[in-house]
Amino acid sequence: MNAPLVGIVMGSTSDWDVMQHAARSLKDFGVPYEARALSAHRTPDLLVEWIEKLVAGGAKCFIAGAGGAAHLAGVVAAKTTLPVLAVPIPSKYLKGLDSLLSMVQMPSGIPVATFAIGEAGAANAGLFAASVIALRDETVARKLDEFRQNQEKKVLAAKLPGR
Ligand code: RP5
Repeated sequence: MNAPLVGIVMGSTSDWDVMQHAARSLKDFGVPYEARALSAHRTPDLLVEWIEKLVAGGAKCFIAGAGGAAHLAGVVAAKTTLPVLAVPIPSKYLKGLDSLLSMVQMPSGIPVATFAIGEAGAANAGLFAASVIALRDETVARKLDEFRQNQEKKVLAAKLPGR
């Protein structure tokens, strides 16, 4: 199997329902990834070990999904200068607004690129990671172009209900 070019990490296995959309985007474009549930506060040492392993193995970016006081993406970004894409997971009481603000309000110096709350954010983080890989991979770049063309065709072919 090819070494992962993208690391997908989430704070809990309960985040997978959302984060599987990031994995799906990468799978569709043939980008090798590794997905793990590792927490910034529950398994900090394992998280750092995993980041270092992926970076040493040639990973080009990370996607981090977490909910609540979501510091996971910030911790990943603290350990690598590779791009870190953050996906706010919907939370029980604040519906992911807490996750979004925790991610998007990173203090100056350690950037994370924050996406929309939930499935759309996860899918777009996957697409964005594919764009990062496409900078140096013509096959992935071509697949991204085809994806956009197909998306356009679907919009044009769709009919308004009852018309
Ligand atoms: C965060 O706490 C995780 O990212 C998850 O979104 C949230 C709840 O985790 P569980 O209690 O479901 O394991 O760390």
